[in-house]
Amino acid sequence: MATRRDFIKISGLGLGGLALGGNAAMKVVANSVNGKLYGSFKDFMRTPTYCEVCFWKCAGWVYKNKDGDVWKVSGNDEDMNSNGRFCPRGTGGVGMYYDEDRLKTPLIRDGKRGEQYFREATWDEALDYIAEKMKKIAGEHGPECIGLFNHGSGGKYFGTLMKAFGSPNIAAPSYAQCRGPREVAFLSTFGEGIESPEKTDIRDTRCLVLIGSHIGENMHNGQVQEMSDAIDKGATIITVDPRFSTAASKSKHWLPIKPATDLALLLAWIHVIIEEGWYDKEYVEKYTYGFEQLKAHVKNMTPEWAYGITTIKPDVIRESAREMANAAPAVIIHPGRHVTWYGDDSQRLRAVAILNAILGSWGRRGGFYKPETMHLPDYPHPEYPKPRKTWRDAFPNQFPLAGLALASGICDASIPAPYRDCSFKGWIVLGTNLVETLPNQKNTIEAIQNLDLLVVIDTMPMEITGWADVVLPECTYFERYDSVRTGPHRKRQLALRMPAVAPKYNSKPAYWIARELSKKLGLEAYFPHENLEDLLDWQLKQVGSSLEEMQRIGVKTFEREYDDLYFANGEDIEFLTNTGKIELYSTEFENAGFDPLPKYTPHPEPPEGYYRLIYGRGPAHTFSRTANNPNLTDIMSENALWVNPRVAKEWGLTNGQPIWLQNQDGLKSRFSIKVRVTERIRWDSVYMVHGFGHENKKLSRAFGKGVSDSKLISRVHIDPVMGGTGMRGNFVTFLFEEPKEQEVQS
Ligand SMILES: Nc1nc2c(c(=O)[nH]1)N[C@H]1C(S)=C(S)[C@@H](COP(=O)(O)OP(=O)(O)OC[C@H]3O[C@@H](n4cnc5c(=O)[nH]c(N)nc54)[C@H](O)[C@@H]3O)O[C@H]1N2
Ligand SMILES: Nc1nc2c(c(=O)[nH]1)N[C@H]1C(S)=C(S)[C@@H](COP(=O)(O)OP(=O)(O)OC[C@H]3O[C@@H](n4cnc5c(=O)[nH]c(N)nc54)[C@H](O)[C@@H]3O)O[C@H]1N2
Ligand code: SF4
Ligand SMILES: [Mo]
Repeated sequence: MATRRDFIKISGLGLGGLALGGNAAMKVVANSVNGKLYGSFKDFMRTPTYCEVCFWKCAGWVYKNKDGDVWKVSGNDEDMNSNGRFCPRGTGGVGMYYDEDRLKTPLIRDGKRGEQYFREATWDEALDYIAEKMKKIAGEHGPECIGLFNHGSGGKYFGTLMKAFGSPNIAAPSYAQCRGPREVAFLSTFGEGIESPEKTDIRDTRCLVLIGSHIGENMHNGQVQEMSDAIDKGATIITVDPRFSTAASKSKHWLPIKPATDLALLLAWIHVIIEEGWYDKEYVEKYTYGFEQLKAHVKNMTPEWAYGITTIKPDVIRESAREMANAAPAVIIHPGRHVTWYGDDSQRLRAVAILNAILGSWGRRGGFYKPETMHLPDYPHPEYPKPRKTWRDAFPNQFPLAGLALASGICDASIPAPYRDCSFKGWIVLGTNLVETLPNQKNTIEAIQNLDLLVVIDTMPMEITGWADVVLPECTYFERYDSVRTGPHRKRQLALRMPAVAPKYNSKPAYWIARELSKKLGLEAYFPHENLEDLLDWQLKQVGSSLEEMQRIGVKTFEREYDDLYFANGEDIEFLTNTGKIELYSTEFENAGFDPLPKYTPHPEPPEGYYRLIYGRGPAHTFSRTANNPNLTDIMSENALWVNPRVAKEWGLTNGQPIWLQNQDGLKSRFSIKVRVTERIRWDSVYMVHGFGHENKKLSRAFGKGVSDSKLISRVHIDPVMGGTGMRGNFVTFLFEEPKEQEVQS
């Protein structure tokens, strides 16, 4: 039987990352911690942190050698997100600190946008420049015309600054480019979203169904560990993926679905489970609303019907449905995470939610549990001014169920249009490489060209910094405090990040930057603490801890407030939906003008000679942020293009051959990518790992390595329910000659 070690080996990681989580080094220094308060990090041999290489936020320790240099980082045994083991990316996080290509000092543009001419500036100069421009924009258009894009811990303090300034327009790409549709779908069905870390009880599941979710390459730590534990305990894994993913290789059933047809498969599964009477009758009766409508809706959606759409054979559909039913309620149809695929994603995720509901897995052991979160109070601050408009005003009657601001929406609303009285004039961008992150680069760049101010706060020279008016270097997470991590998880936990070392170069923490800027804007009343330490200490003391304690232990666990990890037998429950029930039939969707029960609609297919461009994660990298990391480029330095042997033969492609790509709109890749001929991908698609093909020459290791999927995603299918940007409706063909420079400029 497969073991955790096998699983980790197969995910292509090697054991290095996890082995470092072992405790030998930790024991040596465990007793030598000096718990002096404030600014005393020089004296610590190990300091607590939580990882910023991805958003799983594993808590760990940064170790220094006797010269006080950062030596390694590894997991904190108390931490529920990592169970004391970092993934290879997290272990490689040391490379983010040591990367000699880091941004070193504030920069102000000296030339046209997009050309890399900057002059070095002092912090004072750079912040004066920004404050002046912000005031000008607020005076001419209103403070609401400045938007914040954030995907990093320091974004919190810029959020405070924005609200104090009068703008509610704060967006993260983790919503409309990532998990927004699943949150909307589960909220409408169960009255609760999925959150992060996901509330999937994988540890105790008997059947895990992964639809595109490629856990094992998607290295979200605790989730990978729980999946390998479940496999060790004999759980059945069913993977639906046009590609033989790492997860597929661990599965009893691999369903190599025709891309873009998953909704038909889901409806057929619901059909089978209802028609065979395999659903949880008591649960459905007691907790759900709309079962009869659902039953009538899927009446004709037979496996034979779905076969014609998905290419998955009817007996495989029946057999896999039976596996789920046999395991129920300890079954998880995983909601996935990056779910903005084809534009009907909220509806696909509704079908996922419905399938879980009729199998009775929500609120049950081995299904979905109820997490708890620690709540740290906000320090009292003056009231925020009331904004007169929000990003929503740019989209009247559109995306009614969007629960958070849309990064793509603010971007679109920065391009002036005759039907809008005002567009966004300023962007503050922290920890998100928008050029590579938002689909349709031409659109993003047009939006940027229309701005009066673009400020980028980053650690590295990236595509987005190349377009900035002002670049502000943040120090890395090894060099700063950030807000305390608070959960959610099975129990409540706090995790502290503190500086292990002083900031290198002329870089500063986001808190300091936001506070200094607040002074120049006359808003320092919203930042009453000179140091983040003081604020954290105050917050921690409100819940019975302190900064001093957290500096010593890093992670503190609190027992649950309520004994409701799972539903009790026969318990009466009021769900936070319109009907108080789990809504199989969604009144919220209906009221907003959408199908209350999900319907399959076909999506465009690749034209002749083109292949669907699908993309995903590689175990050793996070998006575009790690492509230059010296430790991680050692493991993987460029991406490859997975091509089916049948296609390779037709085109005469061989393993390792470099080629260029062109999409359906004539966009060409700037760099080449090496072909990987493999049976592990369907013939109608090609696959690459996202995050490569960097165009910023200042990235000495990543520049020109591999191809950027983002550059080839020009067609975007927008989810009418919540504004998610479906990115998998793009098709590519192969080019054998390098495109000319003018054909590939951004
Ligand atoms: N084509 C395509 N687009 C995608 C995706 C895809 O797979 N393909 N995935 C989507 C998904 S799921 C998501 S969640 C988003 C992710 O979107 P992003 O978070 O924008 O992803 P990254 O490309 O890693 O960009 C992160 C930026 O933060 C900077 N950074 C790293 N650490 C710090 C720090 O400590 N402080 C500061 N200030 N900056 C820091 C990095 O240098 C980099 O410029 O992208 C979405 N967009
Ligand atoms: N190593 C690593 N791990 C990460 C991240 C990272 O950057 N690096 N990022 C994290 C983040 S923010 C996110 S959102 C997640 C994303 O990871 P997940 O949510 O797990 O996966 P997706 O990116 O949605 O999908 C990728 C998979 O979908 C398959 N696929 C493509 N088209 C279709 C289709 O039409 N149908 C089906 N069924 N499958 C299809 C692809 O072959 C691929 O295996 O990963 C997280 N984990
Ligand atoms: S999963 Fe890996 S990269 Fe993400 S936070 Fe945890 S250790 Fe860091
Ligand atoms: Mo994501």
